[in-house]
Amino acid sequence: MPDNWREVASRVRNWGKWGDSDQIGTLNYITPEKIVAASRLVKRGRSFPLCAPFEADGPWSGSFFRRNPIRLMVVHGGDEQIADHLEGFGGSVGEAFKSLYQGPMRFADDVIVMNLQSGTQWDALSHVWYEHQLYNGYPASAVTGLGTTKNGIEKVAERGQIVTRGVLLDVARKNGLKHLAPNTVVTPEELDATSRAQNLRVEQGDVVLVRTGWWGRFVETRDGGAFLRGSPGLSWRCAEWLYDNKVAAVAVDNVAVEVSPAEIEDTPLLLHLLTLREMGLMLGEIWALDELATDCAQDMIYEFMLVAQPLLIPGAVGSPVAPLAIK
Ligand code: UVW
Repeated sequence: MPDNWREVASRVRNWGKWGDSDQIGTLNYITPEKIVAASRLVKRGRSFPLCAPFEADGPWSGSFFRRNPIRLMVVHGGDEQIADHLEGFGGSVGEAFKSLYQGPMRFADDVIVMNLQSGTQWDALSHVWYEHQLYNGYPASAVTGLGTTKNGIEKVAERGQIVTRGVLLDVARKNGLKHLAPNTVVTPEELDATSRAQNLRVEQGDVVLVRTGWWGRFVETRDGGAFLRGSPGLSWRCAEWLYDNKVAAVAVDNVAVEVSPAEIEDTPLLLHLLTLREMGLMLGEIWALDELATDCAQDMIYEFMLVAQPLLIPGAVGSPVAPLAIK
């Protein structure tokens, strides 16, 4: 394999293409006309959630920097007994509970503690960089302990930008497999072959979903270690394919979009560098694509309206997302 990734990096670099102050990159391909056209893909009124569960039993137990989400109840049904003991409950908390519980209403509240990256998510354009620069030439020093002042996820969320035509490339099914074998490299040629087999044309401004079957395999095995370490995924060479097709974003049902381990020694997450940093193209990870894929295989329609709004978290370098594919 030619180790010419720096040449590819300069070829696919979109810096300045949408102005020096741009912070949303290839999402600029999603125009008002594109959104209207996407809405016309809704024919049956069937909606497919593409979100994996945010739960304690996720794949992250073997990770040193991410944890499975922890969800805790703050107020719950058991607190009803407080209503019987409010006389002994002093201070403003007691007063607040007294006024809430004086009538018949009872309630529950909960809290979640999680890495923004530990479930179905978008990587923002500030998530990775190299040689001290982010997408569009912003300095990496913009990303501090307080968050990022450049290319944060809020720049996308504020604009409600991720509504467009979604297309599914079901690489696993095209190869007659439930899931690709561990460490399978999905090449640009394979993406083309899959779209040909599905009679589908990728168009400017699409979000491309690639199914490897890897999330479904985790659901069956609950083997987080295998999910994190042995992942099939896109080759770094897919950067040029995404660039040439003017794709708005790409999302995969694996942990990092790209294949693990790295194809070029000592260059991990190279596709991240080429997409997030050079192209300004966001990556969606851990998307649950199996139910949608089954439906697409039945009606042979691999295009739909996709709505995938990130949370508006100022300064965040990524966000959980609950995407919907609507047919
Ligand atoms: C890293 O692990 C750095 O990134 P991602 O979660 O996007 O794969």
